[in-house]
Amino acid sequence: MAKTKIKDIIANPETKREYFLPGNATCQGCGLDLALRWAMKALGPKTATVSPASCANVVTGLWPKSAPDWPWFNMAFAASAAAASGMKHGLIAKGKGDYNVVVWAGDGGTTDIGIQGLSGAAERNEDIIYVCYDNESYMNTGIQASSSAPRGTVTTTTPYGKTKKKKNVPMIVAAHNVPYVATCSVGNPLDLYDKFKKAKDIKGFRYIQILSPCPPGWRHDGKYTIRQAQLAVDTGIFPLFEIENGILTLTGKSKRLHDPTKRKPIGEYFSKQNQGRFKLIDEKLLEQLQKDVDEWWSWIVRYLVYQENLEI
Ligand SMILES: Cc1ncc(C[n+]2csc(CCOP(=O)(O)OP(=O)(O)O)c2C)c(N)n1
Ligand code: SF4
Repeated sequence: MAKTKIKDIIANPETKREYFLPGNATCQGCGLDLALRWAMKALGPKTATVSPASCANVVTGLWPKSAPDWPWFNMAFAASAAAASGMKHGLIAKGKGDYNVVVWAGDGGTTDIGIQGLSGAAERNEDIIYVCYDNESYMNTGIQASSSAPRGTVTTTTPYGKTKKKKNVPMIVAAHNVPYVATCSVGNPLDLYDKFKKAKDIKGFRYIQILSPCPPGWRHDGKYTIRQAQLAVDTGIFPLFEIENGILTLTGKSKRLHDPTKRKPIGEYFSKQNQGRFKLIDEKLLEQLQKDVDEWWSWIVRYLVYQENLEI
């Protein structure tokens, strides 16, 4: 698939159009806002979204002044993947099977509270797209750590820094052998757009996790959201890839980052100057975080080596 350029987005009225309307209640520099904006440009108007308790279903606002310019259903925390499964079957029964049914969930609603529903829908290979916008904590209720928060993150429930590493949910979902798994970052919006464009045309269960910085939760100025999201990729902390029918491909800047010498040092990202949530990080913790990043990459490299052997 040819890579989309910004001029392609502007030239096409379908993609130039805004679906997630401005003037919504997101904070300045909210990553979730950007993620939703770009995802919808790829998915288009024939989309219905199910959103569990999160910032997403609060910032959207009340009808008739709500921000999503397409059908949006707020759902109980644990039920989004099950509700979306039912919605897709209902749409098929009504002759509207061409609608994209999308779960739009935070990391709390995905990696902790929604994971059983997510796993069930993945096992059944439901024809839905499950999106986790990953701001690495429960932000809407005042910043509590989720299992997606990296080690060392200071939140209201981890005032001395989180002691457990970030849960690797893309790989957990990939282990269900679903047709499509991808990661993206709001710092690389065209990569994000292309992945949603591809996912839209795949049948069966698709999972996309988007790194979506949250200025109040990460304790950075809203104007640096894109920089944080890009730095996470450039340091190798958040690798960009897709797994299509079991075949993993690194995308964008991550293509060459399986070579650790090509990555920026992680200390640039995990620093209190950069993000206040890492205010307690010291040398020892940084070493441990480097091990966490290396472990992430060892999963990817094992995939790549396995695939190479398959091709021999
Ligand atoms: C069953 C249940 N428990 C708790 C809540 C309160 N609650 C609403 S939003 C939220 C945080 C959601 O966190 P996450 O999924 O990470 O999304 P974010 O707020 O970061 O966008 C919580 C705990 C709820 N609505 N329902
Ligand atoms: S708290 Fe964070 S995720 Fe929620 S609206 Fe504000 S910036 Fe976005």
